[in-house]
Amino acid sequence: MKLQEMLDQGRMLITAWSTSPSPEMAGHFAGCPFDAVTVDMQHGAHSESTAFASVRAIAVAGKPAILRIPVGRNDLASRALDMGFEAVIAPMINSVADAQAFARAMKYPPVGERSWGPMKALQIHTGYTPDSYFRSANRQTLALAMIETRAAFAALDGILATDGIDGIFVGPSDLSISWSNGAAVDPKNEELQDVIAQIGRRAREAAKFAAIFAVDPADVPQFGKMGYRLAALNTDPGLLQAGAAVMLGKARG
Ligand code: 3PY
Ligand code: MG
Repeated sequence: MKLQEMLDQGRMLITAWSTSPSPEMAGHFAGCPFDAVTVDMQHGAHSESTAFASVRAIAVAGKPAILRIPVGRNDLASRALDMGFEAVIAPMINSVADAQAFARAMKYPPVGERSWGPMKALQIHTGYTPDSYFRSANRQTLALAMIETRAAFAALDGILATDGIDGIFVGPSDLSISWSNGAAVDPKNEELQDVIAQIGRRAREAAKFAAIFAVDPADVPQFGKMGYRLAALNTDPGLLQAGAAVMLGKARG
């Protein structure tokens, strides 16, 4: 099932977050009961070649692949879709102009200016003809704009109203830095919880998806109640450490 169809069902989806530049590890993630796997090229160590090879490894397990591009790399956003990613997360979308530039790269005309060439995507997503891919791509490939600064929050309604932006993705760590004017990085900052709730509500009112990075898995149900439909569950090193702590705890009694 496509990520867009899963999101339309309205349940809270959980994506793994791959930072280690290993398609094999991304494939292992896809074999776990996550709903999707996100490959991170902003803060993760993935290169274009490991990211693009990860799509196939993730697809083999029947899961949708999502890519986070580095800041401003809208050229990579179009390429990611050509390679078979179903959604792209763009960090630091701080204005309507940023959102419009991202949407232009993500959508075929008349919404945007995406150029034709989804040969790899057609190999991976075998149910399409070139024509049916073209007709469905603007709906089925998702542009998620990261809201992670005060400027982005101030421009939120304009970003949500931008044609071609399918949803927003909250980065609570950067948002906490911006909110405190650089005083601290504290994604669980109490003051921020109301802002995060507001973003979820305003996204829902604008009929756009809301997604968020969850540093703490225990926060995910609360995010669901705030209207979020996709949460990223920490990162691969975080997961490894948590798993190791559980297993070593049991082994050492
Ligand atoms: C943030 O919290 O700022 C993020 O970008 C999450 O990856
Ligand atoms: Mg961030």
